[in-house]
Amino acid sequence: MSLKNNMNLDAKKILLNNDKGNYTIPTSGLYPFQWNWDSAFAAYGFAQFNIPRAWTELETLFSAQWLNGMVPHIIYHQIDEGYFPGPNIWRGNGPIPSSGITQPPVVASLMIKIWKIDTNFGNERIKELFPKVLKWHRWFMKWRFEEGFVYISHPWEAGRDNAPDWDKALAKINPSGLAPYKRRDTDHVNPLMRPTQSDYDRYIWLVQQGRDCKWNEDWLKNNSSFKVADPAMHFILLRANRDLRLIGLNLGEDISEIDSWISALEKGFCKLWNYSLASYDSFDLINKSFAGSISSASFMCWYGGVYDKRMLLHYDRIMKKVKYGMPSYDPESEKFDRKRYWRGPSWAIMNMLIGFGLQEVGEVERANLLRAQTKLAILENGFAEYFDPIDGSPAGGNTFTWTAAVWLGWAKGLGGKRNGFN
Ligand code: 9WN
Repeated sequence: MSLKNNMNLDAKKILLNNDKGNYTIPTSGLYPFQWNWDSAFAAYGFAQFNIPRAWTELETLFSAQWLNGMVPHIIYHQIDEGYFPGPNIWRGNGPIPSSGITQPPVVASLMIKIWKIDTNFGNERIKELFPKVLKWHRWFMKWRFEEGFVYISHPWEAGRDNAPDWDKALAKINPSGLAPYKRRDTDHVNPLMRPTQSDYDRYIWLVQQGRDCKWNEDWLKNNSSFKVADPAMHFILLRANRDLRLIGLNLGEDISEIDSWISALEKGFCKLWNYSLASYDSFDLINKSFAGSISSASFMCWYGGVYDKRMLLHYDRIMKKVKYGMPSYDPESEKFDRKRYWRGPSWAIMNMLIGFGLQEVGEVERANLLRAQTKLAILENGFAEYFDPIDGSPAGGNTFTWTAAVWLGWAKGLGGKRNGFN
């Protein structure tokens, strides 16, 4: 058996081992619950060999949807003391114990890819999911859209927890009155690869703030201590609305509301352009200032359907400095840290989303190179949570669901019709 075939088998085994029946955990030990965008990637991975299981993954995710439409970022289907914070710290309002915030809405865009692999399997199931995804997007437009920007209310909501994009906004928070707590992440992973204690204190303080108002979005909109517009969130939601629109059209649904969201988001993204940096940047809505960050989020414009050639200059400059895909932060910045989570390492999921975008705007050579670099990282170092972008060394957790899914759906390369670019 060739190395490539072994890798395909290994990737499948990871998904199957992390499969809890109707949802998938990112990796055992470090992350023992269902995470929102991880599950969407897991579904995409499953779809490469078991399409019904892919739909089940998404259905389980939406079984945790709150009445207001929010789909939580962590769903605690069972108890596990190995992760902090647990459900008793969050006290979410949904039908299943959960966190109180969401994560990037990649579901609609991966859902349409799964559907296109084989519409026979998906027709009934996508029809059931459509109104739920619509309700979630409506929640985003109501509670996470302001002044033309899509914003996050917690660094965990972006899924890029300790990105330097949030440093200035977090520094304004004084985490006084924080109840004593014990982190669990550093029991599993080298602390040098994880967020600092000062960041963690602020994460937990923000959870306390949300919990104390019972996750009242109206209150949080006016009083939250953290509201930062995130280019990745903006472009992911824009793209997700475009894909949801297509799904709606195919199902014969009324798509006028989605059209209005698309035009609002199309108007808004220009405001994320930081002229002094010549890049898309995060913007603090409370302190009214740009972060001054060129991060992997800045390159999500193409995925959002915006063929902005200005970002190619940064892209080429950065890609000359690395060998294992897009680093999460500009390697020429003093904040770049090649080992520490979202402050430097390269992540297979971000590579794939950026790669989809490049491919679709016609930058095929760049897309292929990015895919080849992602493939190399996985071939040389396995299915790690993230990778050192310069020497490829694995970091964070291992046997990681989304890295295995990216392998099967994109990184391993073209294979029949299931190639991720359908
Ligand atoms: C907090 C599960 C999640 C990912 C996030 C990643 C990390 C959690 C943590 O793990 O975040 O949500 O405890 O570090 O940053 O993107 O969804 O893989």
